[in-house]
Parts: sequence; C-alpha cells; structure tokens
Amino acid sequence: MKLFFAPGFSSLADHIALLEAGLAVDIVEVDLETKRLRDGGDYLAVNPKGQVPALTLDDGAVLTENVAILAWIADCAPHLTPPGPLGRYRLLEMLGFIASEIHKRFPIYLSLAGEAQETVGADIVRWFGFLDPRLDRGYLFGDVFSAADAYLFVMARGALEMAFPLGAPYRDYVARIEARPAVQTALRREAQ
Ligand SMILES: N[C@@H](CCC(=O)N[C@@H](CS)C(=O)NCC(=O)O)C(=O)O
Repeated sequence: MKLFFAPGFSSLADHIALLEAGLAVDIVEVDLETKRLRDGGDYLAVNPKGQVPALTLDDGAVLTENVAILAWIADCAPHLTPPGPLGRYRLLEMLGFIASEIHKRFPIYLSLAGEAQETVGADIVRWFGFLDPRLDRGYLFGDVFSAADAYLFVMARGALEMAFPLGAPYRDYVARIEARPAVQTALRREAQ
C-alpha cells in the first residue's frame, strides 16, 4: 500500500490514521507544484486530479479524497470509528463536514485578498467554532480518537499556524493529538 502525500498537507491525516490503524504503508512524496514524484514519475498518472492524498491498495486500486480514504481506513480498524449503531454514519457525517465546511475553504481563502478573504476567514473560524463544545471531552466523539480527529487535527494545526483565532479548546486538542505516538511517527516520516 502506498500513500501519496505532501508534507503537512491534508494527506497527513490519512498517514496518521493508517499508522493508528496499524497498517503498513509506504509513503511517496508529491511535488504539488510540478505534480512530479521524487523519482521523476508523473503523479497525474496516479491521481488525475493532481491533489493529495491518494492511496494505492495492494491490488492496484487507487482511492482518492480524504473522506473516502479515512472511511476506508476506519473500516479496516474499527477502533477508529465512533461506537454505537450509527457510528459509521456519525464518522461519515463528521468527515463530510470537515471536508466541505472547513478544508475546502482554505484554498478559497488563500486565493482571495482584502474583504473577500476576511469573509471566508470568518467562515472558517465559525465552522471550527461549531465543533468547540465537543473538544473538551478529549476528541470529537468523546474519549475515543477517531479517523475524523486525524482530519480535524491537521486542519486545526494548519489554522493555528496561520494565526486563525480558533476557540480556546483547539490549542489543547492539537497538542493532545500531536503527542500521540502515531502522529509523532507520521510527522517524522514526512520530514525526511
Ligand atoms: N477534495 C480533496 C481535496 C484535497 C486537497 O485539497 N489537497 C490539496 C492539499 S491539502 C492539494 O493537493 N492541493 C494541490 C492542488 O490542488 O493542486 C480531498 O479532500 O481529498
């Protein structure tokens, strides 16, 4: 299995979830500017969308989109899905929310300037804030780390680095997740 990634980008969420799941994965760095791999290979031949993440499975199938990859990983490792009869759907609900209301706004924010950028920035902060009340319990679904936490962690870490004024629980939340051994391993592997 190979994960195509760019250091610190949203593919970090999938990398973390794969390690939390105990799945062995090789990682392949993508230059997002040129769409080239380190060995000169053409990333567009792997994922014609040119975006990370992409995950190639052992049978050669290629999965793209954070929502699909994180849901697939959680299906392989049930401890990454919240408990309860609706657990799988609660996970999909949260992954869809993070992808569409938070993640997608970052490239839009970066493409704008002035008042238009401020408006999108305020929306980003508001949607992160929607999740504030959940984070005091530890993770998005209480005291159990889920695949959605890997995704929200990467988004919140990036937002804090960009000095977005996120709600008070986010600093602890990011620090708590960053301390997890799988996260440390993923960060170390991506830095090489
Ligand atoms: N809808 C995609 C979006 C992924 C995405 O935005 N990836 C960014 C990095 S976080 C990227 O590859 N950007 C480069 C580009 O769009 O050319 C998903 O959720 O997987």
